[in-house]
Amino acid sequence: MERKFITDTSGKTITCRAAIAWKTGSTLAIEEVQVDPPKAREVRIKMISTGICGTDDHAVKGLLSVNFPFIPGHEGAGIVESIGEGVSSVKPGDKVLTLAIPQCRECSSCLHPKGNFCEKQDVLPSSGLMLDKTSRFTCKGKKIYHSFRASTFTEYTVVPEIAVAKIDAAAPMDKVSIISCEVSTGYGAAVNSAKVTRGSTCVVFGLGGVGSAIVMGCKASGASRIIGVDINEEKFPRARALGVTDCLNPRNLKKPVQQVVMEMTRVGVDFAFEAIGLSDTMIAAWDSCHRSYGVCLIVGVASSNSQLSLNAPDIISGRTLKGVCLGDYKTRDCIPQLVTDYLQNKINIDPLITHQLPFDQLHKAFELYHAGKTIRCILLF
Ligand code: PAD
Ligand code: ZN
Repeated sequence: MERKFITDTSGKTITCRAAIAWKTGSTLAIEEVQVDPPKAREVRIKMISTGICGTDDHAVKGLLSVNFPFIPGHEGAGIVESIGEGVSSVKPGDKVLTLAIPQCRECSSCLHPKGNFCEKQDVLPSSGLMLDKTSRFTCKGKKIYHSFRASTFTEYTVVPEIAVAKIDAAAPMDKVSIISCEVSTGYGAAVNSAKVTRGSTCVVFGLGGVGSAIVMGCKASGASRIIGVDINEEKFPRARALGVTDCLNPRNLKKPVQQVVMEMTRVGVDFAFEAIGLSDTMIAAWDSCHRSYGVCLIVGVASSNSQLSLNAPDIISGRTLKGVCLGDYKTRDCIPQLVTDYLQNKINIDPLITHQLPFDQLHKAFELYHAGKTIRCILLF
């Protein structure tokens, strides 16, 4: 008989530590917070690990539309502590990942065979509230906002059931958090969104966490040439180990990087990926593509209100411009399979994890991230 996992915190408010972004650009503060019990169709999770994603950094800096003060983090792995009424897909004790894009299975995106940008998402823009428009976090008597249906820089979080995926009980929880975003986003952009073809030529702008996962996906798909672009040359040795064949630092080039890519490939690449989040590099990726059949995938999240300006007549030549969120995966259906694939040695996420630090060393983790030293740093609770 299955052993019931009942916690003595069930139904009670939990006081624990969490990192709060009090105002735009301020350093995160580790505070004592109160986490309310989950309401109907919500899940309270005891976090085990969380990755630090570029999107969290954008949010803390105020580059995205978010409400302050909030608890950042969305790349989380944890164990269900308790569930609200009506929750049927997970139970206390289950190992789960948090999902920045939920899957409600009812909206126009979820019901479409290709859609994954669920209408219940809370990224573009982020209200920081649960589906009932309230928050479960309080600190010093003040309401604290959630982020991206997740908030993982906390010992306990509450998320809607539609933003939780149950994963294999054998999953190593100190690592698999990055599958909830970095791996699904990057690897998925290459193998699922672009469907990179054998023998093709690719260029990846940005060789951070997501860009590295894109490189892994291009390599796994049999791309014969993968050009990596980054302004931080410290990223090059690891990128080469993952499959990048040529590294370019735009700051050391005499010509625009897209012109160099064009000359290197003669006709332009089959697949270009942008994993930085800047309009200039998005245009460089677009201009690196083959005019007729090249596909440009935008993975980087640009700052709110930024615009992209393309040469209009050129568009008819046939190139495709495609945005990608979480690798186009229907998140609850597909992301648990990536965990199983990792356990079965079909994908290897280990090279993407360069640092693991205890949660209370969050500031050191952000220093390493800002210094460009990390691919992914995972915080452990
Ligand atoms: P990261 O900070 O680990 O990587 C960014 C990389 O870009 C670093 O290696 C930088 O050195 C490099 N870089 C910065 N500026 C330039 C430049 N001008 N030219 C060339 N290289 C540059 O972040 P990440 O990999 O976690 O995230 C990358 C982007 O992807 C970021 O915009 C994030 O918000 C986005 C993202 N999108 C999704 C999605 O579903 N679409 C999911 C997760 C992250
Ligand atoms: Zn939906």
